[in-house]
Formats: sequence, structure tokens, C-alpha cells
Amino acid sequence: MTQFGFELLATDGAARLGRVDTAHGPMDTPAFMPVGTAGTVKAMMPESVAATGAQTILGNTYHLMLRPGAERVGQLGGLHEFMQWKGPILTDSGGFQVMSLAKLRKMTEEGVAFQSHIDGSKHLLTPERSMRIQHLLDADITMAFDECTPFPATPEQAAQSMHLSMRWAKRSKEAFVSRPGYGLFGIVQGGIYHDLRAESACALRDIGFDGYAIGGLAVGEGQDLMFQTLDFTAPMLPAERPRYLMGVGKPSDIIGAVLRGVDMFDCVMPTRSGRTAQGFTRRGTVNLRNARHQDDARPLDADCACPACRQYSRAYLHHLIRSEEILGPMLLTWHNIQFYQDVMKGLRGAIAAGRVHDFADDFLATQAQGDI
Ligand code: PRF
Ligand code: ZN
Repeated sequence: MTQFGFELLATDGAARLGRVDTAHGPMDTPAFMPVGTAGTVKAMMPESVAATGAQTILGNTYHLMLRPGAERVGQLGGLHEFMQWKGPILTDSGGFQVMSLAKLRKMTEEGVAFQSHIDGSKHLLTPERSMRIQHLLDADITMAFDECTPFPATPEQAAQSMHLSMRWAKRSKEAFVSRPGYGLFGIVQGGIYHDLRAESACALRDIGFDGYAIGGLAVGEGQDLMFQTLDFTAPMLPAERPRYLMGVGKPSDIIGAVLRGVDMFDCVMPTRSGRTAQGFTRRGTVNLRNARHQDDARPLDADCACPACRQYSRAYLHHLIRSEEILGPMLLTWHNIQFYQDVMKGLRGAIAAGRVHDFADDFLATQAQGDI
């Protein structure tokens, strides 16, 4: 039986090439995990997601506990079987989504009581309940239950919030049912404060996790402050465990974080922007709703091997968007996920070749070309 584990294969400065092994297969890192919030990567068939090179997808405790219900998914054989995703699944623990989506939230030491954004029904999410739900979903990677400290926060607010997350991390570890091939990640909090991040990293190391996430970033602090925080936080984490920056980000955010030693990422950006007509390309982002594409016979990105680029023109994609045809979001989502996977593959190749800084410089230089 596969043991859950992380192998560090090469480094280039702080950047790392590695592989995570899970019960449902490997994940090469640096990795981008497409978001499949409600048991689907929106507008994509699972086999299409896999065809882009994505190995792991993300699922959400919050959404799935409300609909269709974690016990139901468990009865039906778990989330892999339910949605027909064969690879690893990482599930977020729910607290972050409760705070951004639920109504009438009340946080206590025990957990967070809230009302569903779907039907107003009342629920209580605790570290123990979150671990149980992620177990029922059969997540390969379970996330500890935490509070994402908002930005800005005073040092006192950030400390109080981080301490609560550390007490919840301990309860998460105690409630997690360990099985071969399945891992539990702790989440470092502490806002933008060096001493709080250090205390949080230390507390999590003492509890002991299979991987370490950096939470509480990309919440409005901006790229400079995020990179500064990563500069001191990433080295506080054990080198022999995977590191995951939650909810990040734009391609330039991901590249900057990889240069600072982060291994895993997730973000709604490629999927969400695919549904709002924005396409990522090697030369910058393109809004396909714009009328300047209506007679453009070129592909969205000539260097991309996805179906949207191999078979269709910008003019056709523009037409689909303007006509509100479902195929428009489908093709753009496919392309954007392919683009993100190509960036990750490029990063992995560059780290292996010891030229990740050149890769980053080249990528950012061509992105800066502007209107394309
Ligand atoms: N905690 C959890 N999920 C998250 C975050 C966090 O801090 C973030 C912050 N960017 C995104 N998703 N559990
Ligand atoms: Zn493409």
C-alpha cells in the first residue's frame, strides 16, 4: 500500500522539485491543483482536467457538507467515485469558506456555527466535524481546521486568531483518522508578522503534520507583502515536507512563490476567469469578449496544445462568448487550466535544469508585452 510521502528531487536556490505520493497516485511539484469546489471542476469533464496534466484537484468541505452532504458522498463510495476523478483530492477544511459565504456566523472556541448560504439551515463546523467530513469524502490530503486571519489585522488580533488556529490544529490532528496514503496538513497563520508566523510554524512542527500550508495570504495585502511574508515563512517549514500556499494565485504570484520554496497551489483564477471570457496566454491575458477579436483567425495562444487553441480561432471563441454559448466557458476553462499546467511543467523543468530564475525572468518579460 502506498505510504503518504514527499520526495525532494532537486533544488535551485530556494525553489524545489519534488513528488508527493498519495493513495490515489503521485503529484509532481511544484503543482497547481484546479479547484473543484462542489464535486466538479466547473465546465470540465474530469478526464479533460487530467488531460491537461493536472494530477490533483481540490474539493471543499463547506460546499459538499451542505450539498449533497458528506454522509451521502461517503455512502456513495467517496468523492473520487462520486465525481469520477481518479487522482488525488485535497479538501479544504471549511472555515475559510464559512467566513466568505455563510450567513449569521458565530465563532467560538468550539468552532463556527453558521447558516447555509443555500437554504439557511443551521450547522456547526468544528475541527472534529471537519476531519470527519474530509474522511467521509475520502480526501487524500485533509486540511486542518483553521481561521484565515483577515487583512489588515493588528498584531494583537493576528496573534489571537493564530492561537485559536493552533488549538484547532491540535484538535484536528487528534481527530484525524490516519491511513496509509492519506495525509494531514497543518496551516500556518500569523498575518504579515514575522514573530507570529515563527510561533505558528513552531507550534505546527511540534504537533507534527504530513505537510504544511501557508494560510492567511492573498487576502488583500498585495504581492509585495505576500512575497515578503513568504521570504521569512517558507524557511520556517520543515524541508522534508510539502509546502502549500492556499488560494494563490496569478501566474506571477505562483512563480514568485516557487522561487521562495513553495510546492503546491490552488486558485479559482483559471476556472473562474475562463467563465468570464478571460484567457491567460504566454504574452499576457486576453479578454475574448472584446470586439477586436471578432475577425481574428489566430488561435488564442499559438503555443498551446489545448483543444481551444488547436482547433478554434479567437473569432469563434469571441462569438461563443457573445452568444452566451456554454461551449465558450468550457473551451476557455480548458485552455486556462492547460496554461497553468504548462507554467508548472515549465517551472519543474527549469528547476531540474538549474535555471528557474531565467525561466521566471523570461516569463515575466513576455507577459509584460501588453495588448496582444
Ligand atoms: N485557510 C484555509 N483555506 C484557505 C485559506 C486559509 O488561510 C486561504 C487564504 N488565501 C485560501 N484558502 N483553510
Ligand atoms: Zn489553449
